[in-house]
Amino acid sequence: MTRYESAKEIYARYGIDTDAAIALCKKIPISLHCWQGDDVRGFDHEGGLTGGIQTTGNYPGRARTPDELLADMDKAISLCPGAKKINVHASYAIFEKGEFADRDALEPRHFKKWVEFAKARGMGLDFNPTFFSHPRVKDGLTLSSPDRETRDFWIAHGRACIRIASYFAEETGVPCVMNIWTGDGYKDIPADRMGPRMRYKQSIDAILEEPYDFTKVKPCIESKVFGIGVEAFTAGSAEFALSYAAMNRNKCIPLMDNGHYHPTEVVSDKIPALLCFFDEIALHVTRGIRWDSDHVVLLDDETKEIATEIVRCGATERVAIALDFFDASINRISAWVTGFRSLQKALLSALCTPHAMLRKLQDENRMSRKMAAMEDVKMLPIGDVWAEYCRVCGVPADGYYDDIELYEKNVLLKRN
Ligand code: RNT
Ligand code: ZN
Repeated sequence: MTRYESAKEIYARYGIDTDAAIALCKKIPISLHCWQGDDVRGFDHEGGLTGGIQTTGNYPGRARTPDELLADMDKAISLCPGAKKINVHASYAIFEKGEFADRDALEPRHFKKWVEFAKARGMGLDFNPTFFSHPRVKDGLTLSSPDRETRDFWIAHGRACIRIASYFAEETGVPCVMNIWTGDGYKDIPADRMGPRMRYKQSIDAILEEPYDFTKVKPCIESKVFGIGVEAFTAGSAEFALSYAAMNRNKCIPLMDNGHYHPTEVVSDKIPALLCFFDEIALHVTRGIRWDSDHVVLLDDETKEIATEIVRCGATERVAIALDFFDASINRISAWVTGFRSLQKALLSALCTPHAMLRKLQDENRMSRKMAAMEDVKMLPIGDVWAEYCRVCGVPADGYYDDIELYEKNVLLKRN
């Protein structure tokens, strides 16, 4: 008997069909964010990242060109099991030689390479307007700026991005999640909190006036509690973003980034709350250490709990899952792969958990037995199911860093 056969038998005693879990896990797409590969720099401007988010570290081998980034993503993808989408930021427009279009004038054709890349790999694409790292960010503000011209520039950017998202959906045949996040806010105590938020609201209204098919383009509003340099106030707070999405349910969906809340709040608990009201929600899965530090996602308690809620709410088709982290202090391909695989492990483990049995114990108020059973479940041989899952998907179950190290030696280190 193989280890997987033995594990399968053990899980069957809990009423779990591990083959079915593997088959389902393979189909749950996770959106792989292009911006881990180059420290969120993008291709449409010189220099690094600005606007309330930050990468730290200077590990060698960062992708410097579209070709390098796509090659690195391919390497990462080759080591990740399961279904994928590619998450692109507007600042990653790929221009022809000598060509340039500012953010308000971006066109679908500037993202043709991304479409070709995704289509060739049978993947969908997600998209993000880029409201940061740009000279038109005025005094730290974009869509909520008191300056009309600044707002109009960024509204035009948002509308251009809707057209690009529609093109992505049309070309790939897969709906495109288009996430609106701005770092708009104030470093110190504002004298007006509602003004910026009213302007932000009206600007999003104006962006969403751009025609689109809501079954294909899914605009999201991502909230955030604070950012570097905007510690006192963010226009897109949790209440703002969630209320906007709730009041515009036929136009957009809420997006929760688990780095964007007060440290004792957990997104896992917010998922079932939102699912009571929204048909669809979106997530940015990240790992904050003490703040929204965007460390690589690991198989930690909150990642497991997020996956558990998605699975036990029966919501694998209602939650758009994306990764959002950026670590410049380690091998960037390893960062992608470890983060992606950690979330996949969490999903597989959630799919191999006897939720119906545990729920019954809760509903019958048999809490001592429920606690004991939940602890028993933690010791089930999920590693053997993971190994089988990886085998089925044609990727290594472990030891994947050897392959990355070879790529580092042969490709990444030659870039410096
Ligand atoms: C920032 C937000 C946002 C960005 C990306 C790059 O705190 O999480 O989602 O990380 O758009
Ligand atoms: Zn995010």
